[in-house]
Amino acid sequence: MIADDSEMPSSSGPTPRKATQHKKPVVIIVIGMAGSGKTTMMQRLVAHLQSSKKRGYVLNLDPAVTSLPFTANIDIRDTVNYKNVMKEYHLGPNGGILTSLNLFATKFDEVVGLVEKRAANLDYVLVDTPGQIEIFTWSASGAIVTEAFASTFPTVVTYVVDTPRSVNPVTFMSNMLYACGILYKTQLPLLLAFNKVDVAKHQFALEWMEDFEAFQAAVEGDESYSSSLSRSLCLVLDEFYKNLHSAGVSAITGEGVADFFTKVDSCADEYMETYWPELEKRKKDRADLDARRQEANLARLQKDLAESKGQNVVLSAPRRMEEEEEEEEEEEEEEVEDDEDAYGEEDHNEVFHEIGGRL
Ligand SMILES: Nc1nc2c(ncn2[C@@H]2O[C@H](COP(=O)(O)OP(=O)(O)OP(=O)(O)O)[C@@H](O)[C@H]2O)c(=O)[nH]1
Ligand SMILES: [Mg+2]
Repeated sequence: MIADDSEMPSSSGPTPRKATQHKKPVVIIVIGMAGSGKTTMMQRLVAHLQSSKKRGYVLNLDPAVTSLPFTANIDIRDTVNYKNVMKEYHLGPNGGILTSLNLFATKFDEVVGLVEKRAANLDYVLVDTPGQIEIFTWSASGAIVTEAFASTFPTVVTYVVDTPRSVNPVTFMSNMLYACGILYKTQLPLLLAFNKVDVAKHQFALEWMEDFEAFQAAVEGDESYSSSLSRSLCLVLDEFYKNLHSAGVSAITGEGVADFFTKVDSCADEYMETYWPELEKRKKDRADLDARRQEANLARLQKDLAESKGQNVVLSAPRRMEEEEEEEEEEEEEEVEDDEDAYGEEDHNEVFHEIGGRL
């Protein structure tokens, strides 16, 4: 059963939660197919926050966008010049966007630092991503950005669906498979935003997700390969739909936006219940491992001292470890130098500027 818009009659919705339990701010990463309405939706979300006296911080991670309909606090275009990246590295448009994002990702800890500084005065952080979805979802930089946020703040991924285009069952299935891939890759709460409901209501999508027979009926009579594949896939995706929240919105008219934020809060609570404890556990495991290593070193030291019976001690094992560490560091430094040579340090400076956040 999916967690959906309470206005929708057929939706049974999630188990109602108590008061919001998540910490703040909540990061909303907006992802979606090209033209699904991510940027327009960002504009709508920003306007909604302003009118409801909530405090938002806005990031643009699309280096190729020519004009933004909202003011971004941090804009990748202030740091990386996408056109210069294309020229300097002889890249096409997609390679240029990918490399710009990679360059920006190397400094993403600074971005998180800027947000952390303002965290006490923020309710939401909104993040717009490049139009070419795979550049964000299947790149190392996309993973760096997502993980940097997710390890610091409650983070929700919003997958924007072009609802009128998804009326076609095969297109709908392709979109759901993509959303499924994002859920697997990020392991974060996923909120489907069925956008453009001013053109086509998303009721059909809710029905297809709640009742696989309804979806099968929609592709009935179509014997093409993709339709019969969609029929089989809808059974498999049943489990995936159970982990989803969804809301119908119109970025143009503002319909459903208030409900969208209620769903975001619900997802943030889910993050605190499932993702956060997992993250804490990983941190604790790492700390335990460090403590065990320290204990082992201490035991070795005590053994050496006991064996030496007051003579000078040669701390063989820990010393070996230190030497190995030094060697590793030297190797790493060499690798970094090689990487810098590959990109060319001067070129790097020409396209890359200091990251700064606007208040
Ligand atoms: N009718 C309607 N049109 C919309 C809505 N949201 C976006 N659009 C239109 O969809 C088109 C694409 O919108 P964008 O916001 O640029 O989409 P995007 O996903 O950011 O696009 P890229 O970044 O290029 O991938 C524009 O013409 C918008 O006006 C909506 O809710 N309703
Ligand atoms: Mg856009």
